[in-house]
Amino acid sequence: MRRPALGTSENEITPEALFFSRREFVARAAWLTAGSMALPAYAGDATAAHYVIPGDALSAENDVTGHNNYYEFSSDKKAPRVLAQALTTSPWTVTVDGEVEKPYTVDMDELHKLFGTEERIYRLRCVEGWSMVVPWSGFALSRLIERARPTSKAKFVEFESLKRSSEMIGQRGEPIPWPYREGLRIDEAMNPLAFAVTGLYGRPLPKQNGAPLRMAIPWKYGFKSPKAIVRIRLRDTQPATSWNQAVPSEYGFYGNVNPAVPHPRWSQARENRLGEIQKRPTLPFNGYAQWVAELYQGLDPRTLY
Ligand SMILES: Nc1nc2c(c(=O)[nH]1)N[C@H]1C(S)=C(S)[C@@H](COP(=O)(O)O)O[C@H]1N2
Ligand SMILES: [Mo]
Repeated sequence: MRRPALGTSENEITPEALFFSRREFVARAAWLTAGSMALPAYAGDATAAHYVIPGDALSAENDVTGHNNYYEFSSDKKAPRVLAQALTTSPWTVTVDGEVEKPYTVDMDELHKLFGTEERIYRLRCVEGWSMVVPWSGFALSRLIERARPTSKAKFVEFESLKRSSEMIGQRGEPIPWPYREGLRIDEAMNPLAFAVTGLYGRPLPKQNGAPLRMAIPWKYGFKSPKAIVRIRLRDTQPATSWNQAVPSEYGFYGNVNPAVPHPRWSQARENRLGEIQKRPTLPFNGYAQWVAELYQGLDPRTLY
């Protein structure tokens, strides 16, 4: 039995976090473990790290997989569920390179064998003002990065999503520069909360949610969690990011959730949790301050929007 990671204590795990019986979970998770030597974190007991707070219920699977932002397909929230099915997600390779000693390229089968899967329940807060609670599966981003042995020059991590306009019909227009690019500081990327996602709700990641590989960076607005990742490049300079390039007055590099800093066109003080009627107050760092606030010591949090 593995202990919950990173100071997660029992009282931070809500009853809702035990979202289906262990037997059903193991059955659903069979695809995750097939061919993998690593024991998943939840194999012995339901003690996976669940970074949710009392009052956080899981969002309905139908909302998680039916209300999406995925501009490679459409700017409409309901369209990606349909349009993203056109994407060929196998074969798929991911390259980790740049300021590293051992650049590598792996396909998704190898990735599963290398890193296995654990379960993380995270809140996701979109900069537009909606939020949800998602049971992701995957592995710590730090493991993917460490395998390439970053050099001392690796100060930032750049994520590159797929560019394939033959299947991604939203790429035929230009609301943002393609491919979708995102980035983190290396210390943000190595924080144990930064999560590489290959599944949700105990199943392989649906295409509309970013199959076969996406990020979940839970203390940042959703646009900092790129989907359909093909390349992760360690860099010595801060990478350009798509939303910042497209609308620099509205989206910065950091994108940390902060109720005190309004978007130029709306307040961020409250949020609309999918499936709920009353709005909730937005939490600093989306409720993850105790794990990540130290990353920004000495910096004014209002400049990290
Ligand atoms: N490649 C890519 N990644 C992306 C986006 C996108 O348009 N393209 N949208 C982002 C935004 S704004 C949000 S809120 C989340 C939404 O993730 P979800 O659809 O799984 O809820 O994905 C993020 N990742
Ligand atoms: Mo978003």
